[in-house]
Amino acid sequence: MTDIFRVVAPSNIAFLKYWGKKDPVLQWPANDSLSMSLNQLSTRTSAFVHDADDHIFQFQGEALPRDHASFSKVFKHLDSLAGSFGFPEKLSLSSSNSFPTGAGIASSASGLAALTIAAIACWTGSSTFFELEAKGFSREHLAHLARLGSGSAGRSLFGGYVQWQAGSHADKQKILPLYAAAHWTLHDTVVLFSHSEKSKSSTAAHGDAWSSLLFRPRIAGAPERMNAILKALDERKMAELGPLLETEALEMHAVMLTTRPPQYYLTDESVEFLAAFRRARQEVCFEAYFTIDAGPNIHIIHEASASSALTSWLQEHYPTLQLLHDRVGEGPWLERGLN
Ligand code: 2P0
Repeated sequence: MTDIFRVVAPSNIAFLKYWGKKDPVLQWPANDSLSMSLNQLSTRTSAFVHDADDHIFQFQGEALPRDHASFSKVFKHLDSLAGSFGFPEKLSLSSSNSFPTGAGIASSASGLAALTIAAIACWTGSSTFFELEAKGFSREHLAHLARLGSGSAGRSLFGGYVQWQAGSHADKQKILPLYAAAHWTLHDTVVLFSHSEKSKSSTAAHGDAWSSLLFRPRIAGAPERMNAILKALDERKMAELGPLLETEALEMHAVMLTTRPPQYYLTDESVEFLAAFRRARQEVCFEAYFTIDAGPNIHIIHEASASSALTSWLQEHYPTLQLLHDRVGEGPWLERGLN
């Protein structure tokens, strides 16, 4: 029997997006970002120490090689963590997502967050976050380690509403839980337009952001938008938050569309959906607003009071599209058991 460390880490949906880096090696983002950690959309990862020459990583039951196109980040991250702290043991890890991978739901966020927690808990023999902290791995420390694996993963170390501050230097970055989930129960209804892998990974596309003429003005305007989002969040005002979410998502996609080479994450179908959705908001009178990540799927953010009218409209007009219903969540979870 060996000890096994099981982790569930949430995906997160950014209200103010992380897009573009000042330094890709130090994972220093071009601007502050803010996200809501989700509840159901998550990655479940377990880890135990095994006596072998290399780590084993299984995803949805399949053992993946080190050079796997979509998962090379996993081995790179494990090597980097083991090297930084001198952990000699090789790990056997098993991971699965509760949602389709590579379709614009941040699988690298929940995936690298779960991987970081599971690996460090396993190497240090920690059963709880409290024990991890006592061994020098506070939640914020883990968030920064996860960020090195994938930027958005740092925000998945906390529940509720989380801010990643870029700071004046790469080593002045901060990842902070601003409000617990109970502050405001926002929902995220995800409209799935694609289950397939993205054409270009976010990591590769971040580097192109600087080639868009719209990027520098976007970065310059980000602090003002952050303040407005923080105010709306603080006051729990959907009518103020919603338009900011939509402008922010469209602006990020405007940057993506104007880089060299341009990135078309949205499909014709999802663009048409946005226009129909905005019309319906007026005509059907539901208070719900969209945001979009680096993919074609549309996240609709709303309070519980809008759920029924929104879902009825979606089911009537888009009966064939798959919906995922989620809401703000409490953050990652860790337990120790026997294998
Ligand atoms: C975000 N995204 O803030 C934004 C919005 C996608 C669109 O963070 O290179 O996969 O691993 O740091 O974290 C996706 O970027 O990039 C992302 P890396 P990551 O959620």
